[in-house]
Amino acid sequence: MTVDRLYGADVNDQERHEATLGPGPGYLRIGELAKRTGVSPELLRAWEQRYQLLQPTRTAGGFRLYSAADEARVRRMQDFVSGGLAAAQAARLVLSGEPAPRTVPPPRTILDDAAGNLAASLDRLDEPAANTALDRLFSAYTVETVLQEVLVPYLHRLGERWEAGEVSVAHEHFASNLIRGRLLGLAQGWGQGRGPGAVLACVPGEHHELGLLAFGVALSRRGWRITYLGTNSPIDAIADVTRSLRPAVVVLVSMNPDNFLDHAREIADLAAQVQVAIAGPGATPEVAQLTRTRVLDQDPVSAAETIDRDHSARGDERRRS
Ligand code: B12
Repeated sequence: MTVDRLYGADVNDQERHEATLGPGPGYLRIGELAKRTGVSPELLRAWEQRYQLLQPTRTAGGFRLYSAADEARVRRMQDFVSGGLAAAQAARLVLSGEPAPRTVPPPRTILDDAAGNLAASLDRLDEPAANTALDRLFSAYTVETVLQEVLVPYLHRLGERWEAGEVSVAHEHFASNLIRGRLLGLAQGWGQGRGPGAVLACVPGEHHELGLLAFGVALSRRGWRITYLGTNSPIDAIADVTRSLRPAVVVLVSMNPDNFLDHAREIADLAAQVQVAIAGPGATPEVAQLTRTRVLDQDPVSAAETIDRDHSARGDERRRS
């Protein structure tokens, strides 16, 4: 295809003349590149200016002309971005010629659609549709992705909508119970195995357990054995279980710092026997200091990864010394 052929009827003669003097066949104007790749001219310009993704040649009159190599870079950039990479990271990979990292998440649009279906079904109190949406999500994505990208953000948003009066208490209870049931389904058998042990509990007065359940599911998938005590657990009961099971870690959750602080002394005593981590919105650095615990200030899936990594690192250290 010649450059002349690429110009539309609205291009003036000067441009046409300059283009024909350009670097020759195969070169595209930005509008044509946009049409071929489906990326808007504005975004192409942004990728060119911010990341030097495009390296056009210029006609004598200064018009940019793009080569087949530019087009190929745009297509790789599209693949990486739709695979979930940030634009800057995608551009770096494209320019370095490296292959896509294995961990590129699935295209966001599909995940977003599935998450939208789930939210709409829960809003309609439609249990079969909500479970079907979850079945689809779990068959298409890893459990970690569904927890991290769909369920935790959904619950967070649900709380905001409830607070703003956009959803009723009935909707909130329906949705959280359905999700709880699915998390417990994923939890089946999580006490088995020979991996390190974790005791998980919500402190007294605390009834929000979904983050803790998600964390337990993520940790068990890393080979850990989970002993789940659930909501509103007395600290002395947690201490009893800890003495008999000798877990590698105890994780305590609360939405509210006061629920920790009301039992600061007992938690500090427990932390003298075993590694205790605290999590949830109530787990502040001040609470950690007073209870001599460690704050897990990540989302449940990332926190499971951190606990597992730190445990392995400690094991490596022990073996070296
Ligand atoms: C579901 C829900 C309930 C359910 C809980 C059901 C269950 N079995 O767990 C029920 C109906 C019982 C409930 C009751 C109440 N709730 Co409520 N609830 C929620 C809701 C919608 C979701 C909670 C949840 O599971 N979130 C999922 C977690 C994973 O997300 P997250 O809270 O954003 O947490 C982040 C981090 O802290 C971290 N994280 C959280 N937990 C954990 C655990 C681990 C181990 C790790 C590593 C990380 C981690 O991960 C998240 C992402 O980074 C929230 C909204 C919200 N913002 O979350 C309100 C919310 C927590 N509830 C609230 C309130 C006010 C109440 C009630 C007082 C209402 C009432 N008047 O009765 C009671 C209190 C009950 C009690 N004593 O504990 C407020 C809390 C305000 C506050 N700061 O104290 C919230 C924030 C709603 C709001 N926007 O106002 N609730």
